Amino acid sequence: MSARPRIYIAGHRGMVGSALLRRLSEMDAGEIVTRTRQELDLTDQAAVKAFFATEKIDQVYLAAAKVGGIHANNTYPADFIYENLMIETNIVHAAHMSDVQSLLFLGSSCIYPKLAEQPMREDALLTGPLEPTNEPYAIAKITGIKLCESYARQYGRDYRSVMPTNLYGPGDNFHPENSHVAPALMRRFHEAAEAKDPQVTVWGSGTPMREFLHVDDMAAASIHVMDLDAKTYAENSDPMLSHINVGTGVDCTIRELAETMMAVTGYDGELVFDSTKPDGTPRKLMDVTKLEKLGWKASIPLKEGLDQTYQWFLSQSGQIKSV
Ligand code: GFB
Repeated sequence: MSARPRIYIAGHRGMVGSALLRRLSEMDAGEIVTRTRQELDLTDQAAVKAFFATEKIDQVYLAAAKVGGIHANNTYPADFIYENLMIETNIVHAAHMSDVQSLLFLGSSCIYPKLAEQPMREDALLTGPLEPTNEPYAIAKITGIKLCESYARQYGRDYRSVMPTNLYGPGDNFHPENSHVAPALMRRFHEAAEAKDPQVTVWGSGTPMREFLHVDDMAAASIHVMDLDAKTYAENSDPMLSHINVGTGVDCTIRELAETMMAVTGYDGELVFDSTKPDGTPRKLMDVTKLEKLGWKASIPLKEGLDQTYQWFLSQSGQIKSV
C-alpha cells in the first residue's frame, strides 16, 4: 500500500457512507475517493470494473446499498435483492481484479434467523429461517459476507465484514412509509407536535424489541475493524464465519422508542398502535462480545444520539431525504 492510501467509500451519500466520509476526513486517513450515482452506476459491471482499473484504490468501504424499513423491504423485494447483489458482486470482484487487498463490507442484523437465540452471536448465521418481510435483502447481505470470505479463502484477500444493528442518525431517510422506525417516528412526532395533533399512530403492537446504534458509532466501529492488523484479525476470525456484529448490546421495545421520541420532539399527545401493520422479527439484539474483544465499544447513548439527530433534522428544514 502506498504511504497515503487511496480509500474508496462506496455509497458516500448514504447515511453510513457520509458518516465514514466525515470521520475518515477528520482523521486525514488518506486520499478519499468517491463517485456519485450519476458518475458511477454500481449495478453496471463494466463501469465498476473500469473504475477500479483506473483508480488504484487501496481500501474499499462497501457502504453502498439499497436500504429501507420493514414496509419498503416488504413492498420492493425484487429491488432489494437485485440492487444489493449487483452492487456487492460488482465491487468485490472488480476490487479483486484490480488487486485491492483491503475491503470492508457492511451488512445488517437481519441476516440472522427470525427466531435466533438472543443476543444473536455471529454463529447464528444460517441456522434457521429468516424474517419473511426482509428475506430478499437478508439473502443479499449474507451473499456479501460469503463473497468476502470466498475471495479471502481462494485469493488471500483481506476482505472483512461488519453487521450493524438498526442504525439512525444525520443523513437518514425520513420518508413516512419507506424509512426505518427511528426516522419515521421522529418525523411523525415532530409534525404532530407542530400541528398539535391529539394522537400519533405507531405501527404494529409496540412490543417488538430493537437495538439502535448511532451512525457515528457505526463509522468508528467500521474504521476500527478495517484498521485491525492482519494478525489480530486472523487470530479472532474463522475463515467461514468471519463477520463481526456491531451494536450497543442494549435494546428497547418499539413503545419505549416511541416514548423516547416524544421526549426528543416535545410531543405530549396520545400514542395509538396500528395492529394492521407488521411487527417484523420479535427481537434483534446483537451479541457484541467479539467486537469488544477486538477493542471497540459503542459510546453514544440512545437519547443523546436521538437529540443530536433531531437537531440535525431541524437544521435541514424541508431538505431532508424523503425518497
Ligand atoms: O426499522 P424498521 O422498519 O425495520 O422497524 P426492522 C420496524 C419495527 O418498528 C416494526 C415498528 O416492529 C414496526 O411495526 N414501527 C412502528 C415502524 N412504527 C413504525 C414506522 O412508522 N415505520 C417503520 N418502518 N416501522 C429492517 C429490515 O427491519 O431493519 C431491513 O426490514 C434492515 O432489512 C433494517 O435489516 C435494519 O428492524 O423490522
